[in-house]
This record gives sequence, structure tokens and C-alpha cells, in this order.
Amino acid sequence: MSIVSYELNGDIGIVRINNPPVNALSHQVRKGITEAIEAAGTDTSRAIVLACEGRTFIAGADITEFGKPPQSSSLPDMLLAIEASAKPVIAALHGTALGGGFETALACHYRCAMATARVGLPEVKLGLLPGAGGTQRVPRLAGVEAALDLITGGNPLPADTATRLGLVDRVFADGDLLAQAIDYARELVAEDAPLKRVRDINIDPQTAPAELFEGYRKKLAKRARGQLAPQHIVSCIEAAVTQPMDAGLQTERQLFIECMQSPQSAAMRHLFFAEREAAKVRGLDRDTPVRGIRTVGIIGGGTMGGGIAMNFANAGIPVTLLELDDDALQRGLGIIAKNYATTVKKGKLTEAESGRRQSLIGGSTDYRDLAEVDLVIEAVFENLDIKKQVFTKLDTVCKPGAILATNTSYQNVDAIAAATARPQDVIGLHFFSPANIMKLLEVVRAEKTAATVIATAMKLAKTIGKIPVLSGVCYGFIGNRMLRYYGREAQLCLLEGCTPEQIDTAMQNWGMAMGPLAVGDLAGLDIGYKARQGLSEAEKGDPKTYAVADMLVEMGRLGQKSGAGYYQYDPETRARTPDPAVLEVVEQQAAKHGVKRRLFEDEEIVNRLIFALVNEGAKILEEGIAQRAGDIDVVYVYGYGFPAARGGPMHYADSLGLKQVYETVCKFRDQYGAENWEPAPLLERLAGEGGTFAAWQK
Ligand code: 3H9
Repeated sequence: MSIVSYELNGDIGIVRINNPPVNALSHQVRKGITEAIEAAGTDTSRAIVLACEGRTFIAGADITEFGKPPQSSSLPDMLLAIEASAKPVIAALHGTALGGGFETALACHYRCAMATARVGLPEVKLGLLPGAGGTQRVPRLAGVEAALDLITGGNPLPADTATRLGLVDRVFADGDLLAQAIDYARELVAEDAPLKRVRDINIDPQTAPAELFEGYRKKLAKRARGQLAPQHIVSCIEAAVTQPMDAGLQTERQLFIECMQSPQSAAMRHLFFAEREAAKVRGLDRDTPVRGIRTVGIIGGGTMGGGIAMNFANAGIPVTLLELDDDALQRGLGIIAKNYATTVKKGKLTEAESGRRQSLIGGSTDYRDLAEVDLVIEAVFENLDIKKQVFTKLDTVCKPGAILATNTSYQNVDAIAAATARPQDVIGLHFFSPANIMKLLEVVRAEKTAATVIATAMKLAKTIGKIPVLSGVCYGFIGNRMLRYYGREAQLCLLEGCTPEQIDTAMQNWGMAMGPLAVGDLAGLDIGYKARQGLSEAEKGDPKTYAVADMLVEMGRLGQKSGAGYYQYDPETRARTPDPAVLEVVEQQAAKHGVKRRLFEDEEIVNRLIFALVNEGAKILEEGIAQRAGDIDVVYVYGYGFPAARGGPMHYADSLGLKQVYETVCKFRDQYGAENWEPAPLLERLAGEGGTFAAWQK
């Protein structure tokens, strides 16, 4: 079948698109649709149905064509041709009608959809705005506020909500979409229904005063700090109110191009593909068999274990939560119940659904209850000996073929696997806290992990809504290994002259979701403290590095949970305020370790922290711990609050140019010593060759 086909079904012309996997609007598709509409204009058809083959209606412009020279006909031109058709064009939607795909539907005169369909304009997630009339047509149909929410949020709407907003005209509960769309087209012809062109709708300016847009801009300045596209979307929707359609389309076009050429969009498009690429394991056949995961056991009902359990229950997979005794078990189940209650309170889940999900989580204090589960995830205390004991026990009770996973953040998965007689079934599944919310899952391949176990883990991640990234075994895997150096530089900047708020503000202004010291307070300063206690003097490194952090813990300042850490916290609101007592500790420790405090520019703080990440990332890449630079970016954006608009640490370094990064790292080495700042060999090599991390293949 050709990419776009046209045929007559009695008096209805049918344009069908068949461009797997998601019917993206490639040059060929645009050309095909334009020609089909032209053909339908001159034949005996009385109405035209536009529908797609495969799993979805058009999922948008073809992102792989972005950044390449444009080919005619352009999407806006194609849509003008559809809108201008003298015969009604009816879009028939199934799957996800997104971006340029939904804009195509909006340029049609009527839209019908399966009840399961979803429609949306996710361009903002690519650092873009809808560039084919979406910002002009949605407010005309659904009103300005709904348009602002839909387009700046980027999340798709279910068909019934879209119908309520006037974006869809007819919904089919089930049955054959094309047959029903043809009937609907005949009905419209019989009624002599008017050609409903969205451009003919005028928006009452009274419904959208200038203050509405100003308020929205301010809200977005906080929610999407420093991002261009959300602000431009507001301007486009404002233009839909204040300008005639064609002028509004021009405004949209101009701002779309500006977004498309921005480094922010390049970064976010990089992430779109990196995220999908990360799910692919090099050297693993696409048809590697996967094991069925119908039931799961989780060992440890603490915050982590409970959060992990929720992921499976949310995906309809029954879980047995194992604890040492009944008290601990009831505490764990209680935390889960509380988390669900909060979600219900926020209106994100119904009471009934929350009950259904919780009914999938059972408890036990007996290992034998894990005998038949397909997967066990161990989430006990971060101690290698305890973990080994757990795995030895699992080896005796679990059925053959069960996957035995550890949720360790640091421990050696090979050593854990060696505690069993089936190391091929052992894998690391490193969830991020809060585990029911954070998208990232590091899948840790141990030396003997079987291919089928890796393939199962990668697939399972998708089932439970996670973004998987494969990591090799090393201390801290990809994310936490790099974080150590980021944290080290934050500590040293503090000692050398910064205040906690200067560091956190500099990093937040740069785009990080939170500053490193505020994150420390949130996680609890005692965690790092305890981990450091377990290290030898040689492993601890320079004693000045964590002098402030250690002192704060010894003063009982454990972070938010004790009401004070790097900051003071209001017990009611948790609002933080700077604390002069912390500065005293910093000054005392600086004096003790002979560090002369000085003034810092924000740029130096950012460079020290981010380049420490990049330098370690380069080592991780060269060692093969990460499969590709994009995987490291995905880890940082989805697990550590790294700004998507900067594309992840490795993309950011590539975008600056590795020569510049290398030279700065060398400058830091000369200034602060080779112990912390020896440039990674790969960084040095690529900087010399004019290469990039993205293009480097091991
Ligand atoms: C736009 O439309 C701009 C216009 O406003 C203006 C223009 C002037 N193009 O995600 P999956 C590939 S901007 C090219 O794993 P799922 C994807 O890379 C666009 N390729 O499947 C993957 O390839 P591979 C606005 C695309 O079922 C394969 O399809 N639209 C595109 O989990 C399967 O993807 C969007 O932002 C594309 N547009 O989810 C929608 N989309 O197999 C982006 C996907 O080689 N897409 N691919 O790795 C999505 O959100 C999801 O792909 C979708 C399916 C929900 C559709």
C-alpha cells in the first residue's frame, strides 16, 4: 500500500495514510495528502474522510526532518488546502492525534474519533510551539483558557474531554472507525451541513483580557523557568484574539521558527530520541525472548519498597510486600495507603481505583510466600552483607526462572549475584525516590545476567511507566557515580566562599530543578554521613571536602526532617530560610582547613558542578558503563532534575564544544589540583579531534 492512498466509496472520498510506525507527516505524506485533496476536489465525491492505518492517527510532524532543508509542500500550505476544500473534510481519529497530526484534524471541517483516542499538542515538550495553526484554531474552538492549558502543558486529552471542549464533533464508543466515519460523512452530506472552517470563528476579546495573558506568562516563568516556547505560545494565543486569522498564523510561523532554531529545542529533540534509543540494548536481538511478569515480590516495606510496589499495582500487577515482622509490614502498608489517599485528595485518582490498586498489594513476613512470584525486587538497607543474605535466601525459595533484582544504589551487583547459584537471573533495578513518581529506572547488567533477563527488565520498565537506561556495574552506576563529583564541587564551593543559597540559586537559575544543598536537606544529610563512615580514609579523600556536611550532621542538623540542615525550615510550611549558624560552621571549617574564602561568580559555580559531571560522564562512557552519551543525558534529566532544555550534561558539553569544556577542566586542574580535575582521556581526545560525545561510539 502506498504511503497515502485515495479511493472513492460511493459518494465519499477516502484519503488513507499509511506511514508506520506513527504516521508522521513526512514530506511524502504531505505531498500525498495534498494531491489526494486536489483529486477529491474534482471527482464525484461529496465529502472526504481523512483516516490512518496502523496504531494511530498522525502523531505529528516528522521530527527526523527538523533541522534539514524544508521540502514543499509545507504543512501549513497543506492545511490551507484542506481548509479551503469546497467539500467537507472529516478527520477520523484513533490512537494519538498529536502536534501537526491534530493540527491537520483541526484544519478539517469536522472531527470524529474513537472513544479511546487522545488528542494534543505536545510541541512544547520539544521546545517548540504548534507551527501549523494549532495556536490559532484551538482557542477559536475551545476558548482561550483551555487553549493555554492544553498547549503550554503539552499533555493529550481523552476524546470525551476534547468533545466537551468542542475540539471533536462525534465520538464512537467502539466498532469500525472508518465505516462509522463514512456514515457520519454521509449524514453531514444529507443534512447539507455547512463547511465549518475554524478560521471563521471570532474570539470575543472580552473573554481574554491582556491581564489573563500576563498572569499566564508569570505562572510559566516559574513553572518553565527560562524556557522560550511556553512564553511564545502565550504570545501566539494572544495573537489569535487580537489579530485576524492570517496575521495570527504569520505570528505563529515566525515564533515557531525562532523556537525551532533555539538551542533549547535542539536539546529537547535530542532527548526525545535519546529516551527511545536508551531502551535499546546493543548486542541484544530485538526478538530476544522475554519472561512473563505476572506477580512480583518486594522485600522491604520502607519508603522505597512501598513506592516500587505502587508502580506494579498501578500497572495491574499483584505484589507481595515482605517485611521482617508484622509491625514493619503494617507501617509499610500504611505509608502506601497514605500515598494513595494523597493522590485521591488531589483529584488524580478515584476512591474506587485507589481501592482496586491497593487490593493488589498484599503483605507477608514469610519468604516462602515468594516461592511462585516471577520477579523479586530487594529494597532493604544499603549494606552488601545484608543484601547477600537476602539473595541466598531467595535462591532457596524462589521458583526456577524467577528474576531476582536488587534495588541497590551503590552495591556491587556481581557480588550480590554470586550469593546465589543462579547469577544469570540476577539484575539491578535501581529506582529513584519517590519511586512511584520518578520516571528513571537504571537497569544494571551484572557480568552473568542473561540476555532474556535484561530484555524482560527493559520491557517491564515500559509496562510500569518508567524510562529504562542500561548501566554496567560500578560504584553508584551511571547517576550516583557522577553525582558524587557534582556534590563534591558544591561542598568545595561552599568552603571556598559561597553561601548555601548562592550555590542553590545559581544552579536553579541555570535550570536545575533544585540546588544541590537543598536536595541534600530533602534527602537527609545523615545518609551521606553514614555512607562516608563506612569508607576507609583513602576512600574518603581530602578531609576538607565533607567537613561542613559532617559537622552539620554532628550538630543534629539532618536536613528537612530535623527542621534544619543547610537551611532552617518552617515546621508548618517547610519554607526555608538562610541560617547564619551554617555560615559560621562554614567559616570555621574553612579556617580549620586553611581555605581562604573569596567571592564567587555564579558562572564559576555552574561550571565547577556541571563540568565535574561531564568529566566523570566521559569516563563512564569510555568504560562502557553507559552504552551511549544520550543514555547519560536521559539519566540526568529523568532522575536528577537536570533541565531538559539543556539536553543533559553530555549534550550540554557537546553544545558548548568539547574544546571549551576541556580547556575549562584544565584550568580547574591547574587551579585546584589534578586529584579532582584530571581531564577524562575521552574528553581530551574528542576535544583535540573536534568530536562530540554524541557521535562517539565505543
Ligand atoms: C510537530 O508536529 C510540529 C508541528 O506543530 C508544526 C510543523 C510545522 N516523528 O514513542 P514510541 C518514532 S512536532 C518521527 O516508541 P509509542 C519514534 O522515534 C511533533 N518519528 O512509540 C520511535 O522510533 P524507533 C509533535 C517519530 O507507541 C517510533 O516512532 N508530536 C515521531 O510509545 C515509536 O515511537 C509529538 O511530539 C515523530 N513525530 O508512542 C509526538 N513520533 O522505533 C511524538 C514517534 O525508531 N511522539 N516517532 O525508536 C510520541 O509522543 C509517541 O511516539 C507516540 C507513540 C505517543 C506517538
